[in-house]
Amino acid sequence: MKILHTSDWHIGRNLAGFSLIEDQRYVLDELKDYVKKQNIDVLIVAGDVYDKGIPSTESIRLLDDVLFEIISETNAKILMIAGNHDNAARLAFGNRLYQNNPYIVGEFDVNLPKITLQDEHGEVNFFFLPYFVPEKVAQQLKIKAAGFDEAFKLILEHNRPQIDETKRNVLVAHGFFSCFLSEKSDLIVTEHELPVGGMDVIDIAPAAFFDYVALGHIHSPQKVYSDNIRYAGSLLKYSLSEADQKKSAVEVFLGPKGKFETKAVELHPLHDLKVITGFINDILENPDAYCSNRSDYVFAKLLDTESVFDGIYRLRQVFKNVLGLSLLNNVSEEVFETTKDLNESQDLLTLFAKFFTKLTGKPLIDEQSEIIKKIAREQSSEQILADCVEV
Ligand SMILES: [Mn+2]
Repeated sequence: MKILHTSDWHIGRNLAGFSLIEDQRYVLDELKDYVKKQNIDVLIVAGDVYDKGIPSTESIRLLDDVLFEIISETNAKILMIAGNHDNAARLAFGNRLYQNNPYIVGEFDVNLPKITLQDEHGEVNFFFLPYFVPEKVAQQLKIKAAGFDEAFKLILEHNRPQIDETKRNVLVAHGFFSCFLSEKSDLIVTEHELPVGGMDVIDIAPAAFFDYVALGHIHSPQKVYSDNIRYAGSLLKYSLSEADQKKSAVEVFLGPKGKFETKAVELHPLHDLKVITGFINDILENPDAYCSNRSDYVFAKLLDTESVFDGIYRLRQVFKNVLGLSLLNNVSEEVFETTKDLNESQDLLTLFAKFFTKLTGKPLIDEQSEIIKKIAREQSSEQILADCVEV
């Protein structure tokens, strides 16, 4: 059996105000072509199908098109679960009508929904664990509320007697899974993916008895704990912190019980996402040196020490899709830290000159000193006036 494991499509996602719908259509087309050419039997979407619980009209149209095209043009079965971005009930609308293609599991059920598919080696059982919260587990098992990790263990214990381990079993799940006791637990996550206080991290090791575990939620493709447990990663780069990642799907070749292989299938975006670093004039003079595809999504980290006027507008003269820019010399907390030793009793000009040097590494030139002196004079006369009025 050939399985293509994907996740985190986030249909309807925007990037700094740019709609990614055409980018998503493009890469989902690539996915469909792959399913067709490679004769994939099962396409998994492990949650966060949509970016929002109430998806836009164009998002619904895109998913409707994609599902229809894959099902009518290929031999693949589509298996889909809800992630934390999806509204479970809305995502699973019509599931009972679809005759298991697509097969959609929206809401969490502690009796893990299961479907069985056949190949030349026999049965393959797929179990579905959409995004869940511990409260639901406690409620359904009629026990006291547990944390995420404990809840996951309870779910497995509850289902294990019904799982025939002589057959091949696949778990499809969405959540923050890691491995507590293994050195292999160094998960590649970007800052915004980190769970608050580590409360929702789940140890995946107890699920290693499944022949394959198809995970969704974390956007960087990677294995967790063992070769048969993987995050497929997101369809596209959905944040600046993902700029250096390569996006892919996982092709899983499921042989007879105990035999499997995986392979990364690289995805090629319509526009790449690049974070470039340089001085604005250098970038404008030679944009290709910074980003060779002028229609990629570009975020610029400018090294300029002086103010940059109309930076975005100027960058848009050379790059079509500028997401934004940052000035590296902007007063950061770090700079504030370094100014702690400045003595407040000093006069404004001395104080400012020191601050300026700390910030830029350069001394004030005469012209700049004059401006500061002028401001200081104006300020003190204004202060005198203000004091008079108050009296
Ligand atoms: Mn998610």
